[in-house]
Amino acid sequence: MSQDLKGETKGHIHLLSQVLREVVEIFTDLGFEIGEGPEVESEYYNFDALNVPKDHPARDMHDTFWIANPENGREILRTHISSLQVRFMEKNKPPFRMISPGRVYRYEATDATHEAQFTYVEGLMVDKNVSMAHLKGVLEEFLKRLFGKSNLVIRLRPSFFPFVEPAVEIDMSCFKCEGGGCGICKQTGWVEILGAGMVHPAVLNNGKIDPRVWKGFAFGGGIDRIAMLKYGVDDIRLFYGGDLRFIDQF
Ligand code: 2U9
Repeated sequence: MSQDLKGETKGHIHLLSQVLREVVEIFTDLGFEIGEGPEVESEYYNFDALNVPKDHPARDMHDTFWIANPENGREILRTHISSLQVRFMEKNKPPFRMISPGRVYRYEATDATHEAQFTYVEGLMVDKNVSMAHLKGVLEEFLKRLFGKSNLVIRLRPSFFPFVEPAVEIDMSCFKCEGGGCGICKQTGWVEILGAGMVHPAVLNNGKIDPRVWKGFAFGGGIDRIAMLKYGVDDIRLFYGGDLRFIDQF
């Protein structure tokens, strides 16, 4: 909020919401629909349905906010949005393309690049012949539009997430120096921006989709990180601190 000369107070959209709207607009344009769901989730949807092993460290009390529920034991403040996409698969027949933006929670110490809450977007495309080529094409196009660089390219690095196989981490060519080397890309020419992969057959099964017929790619990434990169913000905590001297700059 800011005051004009007449002393009237004007509000405006918070930077994170602005960036979230931009992301939603690009994906809507690419034919994706939007899914929404609860921030308090069951252990089944947050972990089991997503092929996260029972003894996975992410389930640890130190990574997840657990909530005692007298009726059904315990629930979770969702740690990602994939849970919602399992619910979406149960209710919708493929083919479909969807993204789900929203707030997620991790039980961790905060510093300049970590918050206990952050804003996140995940996407899922399911069709008969979906492959890594579609994943690469869609995500490169998304990043080109988001950073306003038609010559932006991405590279995929092998990674591991239980809900996708193969799993990749996606780097984009640095939007600032275009490969020359600068502070943003730590002189490497590449900036890590998203995680992605082909949906694990067990996860499709849990969503009542036959993995012998349908394939899917999925991705996830932090809106906070995108906003920090794009607008040169060096501390994630500023987004949630409510300091108008920061908020009013955008
Ligand atoms: C369904 C199946 C798979 C969503 C995905 C990622 C890869 C990913 C990371 C980003 C930063 C986790 O917090 S992080 O470390 N996320 O890399 N997320 S694929 O995969 C899905 C989603 C829904 C049904």
